[in-house]
Formats: sequence, structure tokens, C-alpha cells
Amino acid sequence: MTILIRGGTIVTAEQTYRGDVLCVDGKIAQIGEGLDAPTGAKIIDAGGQYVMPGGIDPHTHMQLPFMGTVASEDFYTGTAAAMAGGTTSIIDFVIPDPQQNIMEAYRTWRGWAEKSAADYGFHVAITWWDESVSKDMETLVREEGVNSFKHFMAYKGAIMADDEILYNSFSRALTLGAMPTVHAENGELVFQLQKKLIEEGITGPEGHPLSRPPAAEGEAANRALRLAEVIGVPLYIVHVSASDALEEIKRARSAGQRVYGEVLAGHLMIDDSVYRHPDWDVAAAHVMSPPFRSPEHQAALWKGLQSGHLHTTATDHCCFCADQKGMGRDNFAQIPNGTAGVEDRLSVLWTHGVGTGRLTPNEFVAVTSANTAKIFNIYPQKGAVSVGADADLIIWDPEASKTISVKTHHQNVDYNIFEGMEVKGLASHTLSRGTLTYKDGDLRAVKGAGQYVKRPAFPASFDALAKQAALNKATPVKRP
Ligand code: DUC
Ligand code: ZN
Ligand code: ZN
Repeated sequence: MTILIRGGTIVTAEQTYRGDVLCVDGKIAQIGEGLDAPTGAKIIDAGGQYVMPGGIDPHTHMQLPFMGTVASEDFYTGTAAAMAGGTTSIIDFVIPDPQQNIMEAYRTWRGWAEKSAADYGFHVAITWWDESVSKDMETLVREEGVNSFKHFMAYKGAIMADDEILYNSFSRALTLGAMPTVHAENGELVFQLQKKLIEEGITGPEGHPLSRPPAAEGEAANRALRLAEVIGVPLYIVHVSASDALEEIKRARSAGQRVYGEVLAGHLMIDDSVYRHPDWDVAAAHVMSPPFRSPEHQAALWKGLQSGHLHTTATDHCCFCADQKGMGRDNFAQIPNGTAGVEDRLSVLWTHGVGTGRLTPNEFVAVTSANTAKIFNIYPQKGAVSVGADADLIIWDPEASKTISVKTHHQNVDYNIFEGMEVKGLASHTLSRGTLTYKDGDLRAVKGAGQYVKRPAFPASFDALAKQAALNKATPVKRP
């Protein structure tokens, strides 16, 4: 299939310029002004609009089995909704149960993802440790194109990774050239606070943020960073929600550590007053972890994104409907954690980032696709508008507007955390590997059209770090 996108302004993380983009057989074949349309090519007029890389959401949980239920969005419905908002790739998570064989879990998730409409990859969670896990990490990196491993420092008694697991897995990741990532919350502290709050009679969703204070996030971020520092491995911290964690990232970066921070559109936009909403269902619909924070944290997160201490934006898209949330009606700690957003991230970021002057359009591309592609080593296949790159593109109409609503969204969930938000700046067209999957309200995402994207290990930079770690090794003192 051949498509010529004509007359748009190309915006990448580095440049803004006028040009036409010719897409042939899923790749960008040519970029230039006044390109001729090959015979049979479909022509899309992008006059007055921007042509940008499709969004990459590095943090989603489609059909995740979690907290006694399964997320309502599957790989098809979730990636179709993503396309409607201009996101063309996701990185989801394989989360093995403790003691479950890692490769078995990986194959299960790969099977579920076969119906994906968008391209996808996986971070694999390390939830337990033994020699087989170490071996499977190698297989995943060398044979399956997995270059990142996730560690939940929360969810005690379920998937929580303690310091022993963190140490072993981070060390193994270093030798394999893979990136450790963490959900940073002190799981023991959260567990104890949940118990205490319930004993005190605080059983509603207002207890959720009280049980997960910013300090619990700051402590875990610091612990993961210090472990990574000693081991000599880079670290990616998912969904930074509190200034406490951001300050730890800033400190580590200033000290020369290679650390990356991710922020969610929800954490930038929504504050913790939602948990005190008089309607239990509304309050419960916002239960996710880490929780939404007080406004001063949101202001700090925006500054972190602007200053480059936070690098990527994501959604942690993990949908549970009202009946599922109801599982925690008598105990907030049993409300399935998760909120949606994969469809809305780009328009929310454009409106409140570019529209307010906090971000330039180039910075918008950096934080919605290019940085993720670079950090997870799939650049410029993804996150770029360049010859040879996958033709994952959006045509972005900066004048188009809408009001976000559960009534009109495509996500398979009965609540939208951005309900009623006016956004200005929308994808008018989405192309996935050169195929038009969305056009002005017409969603044409194809079940199963998404491809698994292998992400190679990072040999060069990680070797340097390994050498540095070796240099730092103590030598035994020879005594007579
Ligand atoms: N947080 C959530 O809110 N849902 C899924 C997992 C997570 O860490
Ligand atoms: Zn998480
Ligand atoms: Zn998550």
C-alpha cells in the first residue's frame, strides 16, 4: 500500500519543517517538498496540520489478571482505542505469578496480544527469584527481544519484589544489557497503613491515598536508585507521581546516574480530591497506584517534564468497570487498582503541554514517542519521521477540539478520568505501518494487524557501565 501525505508540517523531536511523506509497504520511503504521487497512491491532504510520529505508550496493562479480576480492555479493544487518539504502539507487561515459570507467562501474554491492532512489546516483571529466572531473563533478552524487566516494590503478598529480588535481577539485567524498571512504593509500609486505616474504620476510597503517601514512593525510588547505583545499572522509574520521587531522580541524575522517569497523563492532571468524592463509585473509579496526589505534586511533575528530569509520558492504562471496582466496597484495599487513558494521552498532553506553552511541539514528540523509543532501543524504527522508519504516523489537527467523555470514547471501560475535559489538538488521521487506521472519527483498526516489536539489548553503553562497576570492585587485602 502506498500513501502520500501532502502539504503538512513535519514535527519530530528535533525538527519542524514543511514536507511530504511517502509511505510504501509500511515504511517511510521518501520525505521532501513537492513529492510526486506514484501511480495508485492514496493522497492525504495534511495542509494546516502537523505530521508527527505515532504515540508510543510505554505502560499499559491490557486484559491484566489483577486483584481477583481481569482488566476489561483486551489487546484489540485497547489498541483500537489507542489508534483513535493517535497512539500506534504500546509496551505492555508480562506479570508472572510468584513461582510461575517466566517463559510460560511470557508465552501466555504473547498469545493474548495476537489480537492487537497496534504494534506492541513487553516489559517482563520479575516477581520471584531462582536460577531458572536468571536463565529465562537471558532467553528473553537474547532470543525474544525483551530489553526491560519490571519490579513491583509494592503489592506485598502478591507480586512484590523485595530487596533480594531487586539485587539479583538488577545485577542480571546489567550483564544482559537490559533495563530494570520499578514501580516505586514501599510495599510493607503500604500494607501496614492499609491495615491500620481499616482498623480505624476508614474503609472507603479516601483511605487509598492515605495508605500510599508520597514518602512511601520517595523511599522506594531512593532504595531502587541506590541499589542501581551500587550495581552500576541504569534505571527507569515508572509512573513518578510525587515530588518525593522526582527529587530522588534529580539527585541521582546530578550525581551522574543514568536514570529515566516516566509520568502519567493522569498524574499530571488529576488531584487527590477525587478520593473524597461523595459518590463511592466515582471515588473508586480513580483508585490506581500510586494514587493521584495533591496539586503541588502535579506542579512539580510538569516542571520535571519541562526540565528533562522526567522523560516519557504513559497512561498505566488498566481498566476496571464499576462492578469490578465494587469488589472493594467494604475495604478500599480490595478495589482493583487501575484507570484508563490510552486514547486520551496525546490530546491531554497537547492541550495542557503545548497549548499552555509548557512544551514545544518538538518536546511533545520527545515525551510522547521519541524518548520512549530511544530509552527502549527501538529508535528510529519507532518515534521518528525518517526514511526507513515504520510508517506509524499521526496527522495532527491543532485546531480540532472535543470534550472527552465516556459516552464517546472507544475504551472498553465505563468511566473516563478526564470526563468533561475540553481538549484542543487531535489526531485527524492515524497510520499504523502505513495503513490508515483512523480518520476523522472513523476507526478502522484491524484485529491482529499489530506486530510484536523486538527490542535489542544495549551492548555498548552497558558494557561501559559494567566495566565501571568492575573497576569499583574491591580487591582483597593480602595479609601475612
Ligand atoms: N497500578 C495500577 O493502578 N494498576 C495496575 C498495576 C499498578 O501498578
Ligand atoms: Zn505500577
Ligand atoms: Zn502499571
